[in-house]
Amino acid sequence: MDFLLLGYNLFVCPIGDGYVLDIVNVQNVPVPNWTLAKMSQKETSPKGQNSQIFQNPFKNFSKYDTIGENLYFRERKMTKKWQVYETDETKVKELTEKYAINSLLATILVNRNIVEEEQIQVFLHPTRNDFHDPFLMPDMKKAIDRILQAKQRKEKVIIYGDYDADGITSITVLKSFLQDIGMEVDEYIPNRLEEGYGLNKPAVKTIAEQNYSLMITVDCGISAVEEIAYANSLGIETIVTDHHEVGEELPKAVAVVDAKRKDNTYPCRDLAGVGVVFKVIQALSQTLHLPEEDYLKYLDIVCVGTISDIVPLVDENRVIAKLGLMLIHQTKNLGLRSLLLSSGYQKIDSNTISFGVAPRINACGRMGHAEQALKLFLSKNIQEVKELTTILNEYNRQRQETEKRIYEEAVAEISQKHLDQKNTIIVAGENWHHGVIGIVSSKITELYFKPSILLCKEGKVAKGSGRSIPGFDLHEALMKCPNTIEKFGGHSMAIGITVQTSKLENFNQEFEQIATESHIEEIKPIIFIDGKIELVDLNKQMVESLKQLEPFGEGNKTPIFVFRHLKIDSIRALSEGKHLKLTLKQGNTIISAIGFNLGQLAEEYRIGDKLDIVGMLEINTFNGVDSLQINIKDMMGAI
Ligand SMILES: [Mn+2]
Repeated sequence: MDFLLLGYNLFVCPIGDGYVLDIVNVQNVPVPNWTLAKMSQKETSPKGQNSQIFQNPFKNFSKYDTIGENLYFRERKMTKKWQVYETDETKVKELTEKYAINSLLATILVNRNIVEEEQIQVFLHPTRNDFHDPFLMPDMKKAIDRILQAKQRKEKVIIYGDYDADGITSITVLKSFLQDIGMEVDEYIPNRLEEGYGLNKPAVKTIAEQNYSLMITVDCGISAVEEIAYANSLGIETIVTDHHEVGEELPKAVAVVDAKRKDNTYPCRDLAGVGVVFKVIQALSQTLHLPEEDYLKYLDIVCVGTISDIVPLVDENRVIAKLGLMLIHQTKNLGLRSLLLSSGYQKIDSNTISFGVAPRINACGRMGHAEQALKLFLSKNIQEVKELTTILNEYNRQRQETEKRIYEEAVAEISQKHLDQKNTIIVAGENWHHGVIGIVSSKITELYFKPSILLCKEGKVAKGSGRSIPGFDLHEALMKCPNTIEKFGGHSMAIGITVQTSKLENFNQEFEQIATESHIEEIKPIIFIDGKIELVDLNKQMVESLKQLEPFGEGNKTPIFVFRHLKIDSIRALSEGKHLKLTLKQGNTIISAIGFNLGQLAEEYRIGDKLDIVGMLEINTFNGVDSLQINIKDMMGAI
C-alpha cells in the first residue's frame, strides 16, 4: 500500500535496528526530497514507538506494524550532506599551546592547513610587507619599460577594459595611477549587450583612428590573439594584463602579464584582474622610486574588484582584501564612499562589498552603461557623485526587477512542465534580457540543485547562459553535443551558449541523457563543517576570536559548526512567516538561533523536540546587550 494514497507522508529515522515513525500531513512537508522505499516485517517494529516525534493521525500504530513486507513508506533522504572535517586534534592542541589561541580558532586554522608559524602570522596579521615582488610576474619588466617609454615620449595611451566590477576597478586604478605620474590616458569599455566581453576588431579600429600608439588591456586580452595581431597591423602596440586562463597561443603583445601563463613563476596565480593591475602600479612605483603610499592608497579600490570577482581570498588576495577593507573604512574615493552609504550596510566587511557594492557596479554593465560606474569612481565632484550614485541605484533596481520577472517566468514553466523531475533544466523564453539571464540561471540551479540553462529565443537562434552544480562539469557535458549546439564557451560551472531554435528539443534530450548517464542524481549538495560544538564549551571570546579569520569569501568560507541534540525551548516564525527564531538548550546552556528563509519549519517542530543544527556562530547585539547566536544553514530532527 502506498501512503501517498492516504495523503500522508511517513518520516522514518533509523534508531539502532528499529525506526521512529512520524506521520505528518502532506501539506506541512516539503515533499520532493522524500522517496518511496520498502521495509521488511522485522524492521517495522519501531523501538521508538513512544518517541516524541511520533505523531500518529490514525491513533493506532499497530495498524501499520502488521502490514509487514508490503509496507511502503517514505524515507527521509538528507537534502544536504553534512561533512565534518576530520581535524588533526594533536595539531590543534599544539597550536593552542604554542600560540596561546583558543581551540576553536586553532581548529579552523588546522582545517585550512595554516599550521606553520609564518603562515599563521601572515594569515592572521598580514602587512604591506607580505606582497610578493611584482617583477616575479611574467613580462612585468617589459611592461614597465614600455609604459615608461610612453611616459617619456608623451604617447597617447588607452586602457582596454571590461564592464564588470573587476574591469571597472582595474581601469580606475590604472588610469588614476598613470595620471598621477603625469601620463595622458583614456579608456575603452566594450558594451556588454552590443559587443560582449573582450577585444573586438571594430573597437581596435576605432582606437587606431584616434591615434593611440599604446593599448594596455586590463581583466581581458589573453585570448585576443587575432585582435592584437590586428592592432599591431594598425600600428598600435599592446600590453596585456589579465588573469584569465591562457589558450594555445599567447597574443603577440609587447608584454603579456598573466600569472596563469604556463611559464609563470609568480607565487599567487589567483589574483583578480585588478590584482594584476595592482602589481603593475607597484612595479611602476618601485621603478620610479615613489613612496609606497602612492600605490598602496589604491588598495581600497583593488579590494573591491578582488572581492567582487570571487577569487579565493587566500595568499596575496587575502592581504589585499584585509588591508583593503581597513582602508575602505576611511576611503578618500568619493564614489566608493557614496556607494557604501547608499547600500545601507551598518558595517563594512566582505559581504558589504559582495552584496552591497559589486551588484551596483555590475548592474551598470548588465544594463549596457558600464561607463557610468567608472565615472563614479573617477569623479572628484560631490554633486556629480551624488547624481551618479542615484543612477547606479536605479540600474540596480531595474536589474532586480528584470531578474525577478525572468525568474518567475522560468519557475512557472518548470513547475508546469514538471521539469524539476528531470536531471537537468533547460528553459527557453522570449524577451529575456541577456545581461541578467546568467544570474537567473544561478538561482534556478540553486533552487533545484540541478544544472540549468536559460535561453532567450530570438528568431532562428536561442542564446543564453548555464550554471552547474559542483561535481558536474557543464563545459565537458556540452562538448558532447557538437551537433545540436551552435557555439558555447565557459568553464565547468558556468557557460554561455547559442543553439538553433529548431534544434532546441534535440539538445534538451541529448543534454538530459548525458547528465543521466553520468549518474548526476547521486550528487548531493555538501555542507563542509569545521567541527562539532558542545554549547557548554563555548564562550563569547572564542566567537569573537574568529573575526581574525575575516574577510570571509571564496577560498576562506565563514566557519560552520554542527550542534547536536539541542532541545527546543521556544520556536516561532518571524517577518510574516519568512524566518525562524529559536532558543535552544543543551544541558543548562541556552543559545538563540536564527534561520533565514526557514520560517515554514516553525510549524514542523514543537517545544521539547530535539534538533541537530549546522550553522555559523555570531554575536548578536540587541538593546546594547551582546549574546551568542547560531545562524542556521541546515537542520533536522535529532535521533
Ligand atoms: Mn575578472
